[in-house]
Amino acid sequence: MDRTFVMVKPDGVQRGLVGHIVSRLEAKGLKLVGARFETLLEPRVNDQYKEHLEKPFYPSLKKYIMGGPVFLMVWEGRNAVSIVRKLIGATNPQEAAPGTIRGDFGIDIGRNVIHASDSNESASREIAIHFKTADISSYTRIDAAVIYEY
Ligand code: D4T
Repeated sequence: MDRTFVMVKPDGVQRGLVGHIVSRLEAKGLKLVGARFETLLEPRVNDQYKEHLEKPFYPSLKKYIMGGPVFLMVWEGRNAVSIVRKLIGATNPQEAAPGTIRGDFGIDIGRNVIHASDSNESASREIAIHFKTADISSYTRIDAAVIYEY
């Protein structure tokens, strides 16, 4: 099983999309193993987006991410990273396919509702930025036997 880091961004929280997003991932069959509601401060935002620190859009990205509470989550499942990236859709909501979270709920790239790790390496790094090991739960979903083929 793989783990991925998912964050409902401040626009998603303000627009009341947290419950809907959690429901979509639950309904897919993924397992929620960690969650926290929090307003992020600069050091962790810089850590999260370290590959973008020098990009021209970074100052506005940082201001937006720090501008209100976010909902931080860890989800687990077979191929969880690629499954969640498909469910959230392309970075630019105008290019994201209908049916994806960004395709259904966003318009501007700088207000794209949700983040999810783009590789297993990023997932491990991002989970470690935001969660202590003790804050991640280990349990079996009772429907796992009918979600997975083996
Ligand atoms: P995140 O990291 O938020 O899930 O987005 P992606 O993984 O899909 O895309 P990304 O790392 O390329 O971009 C990070 C973040 O920056 C915002 N952004 C990006 C922006 O405001 N303007 C831009 O031109 C780009 C490329 C949106 C997502």
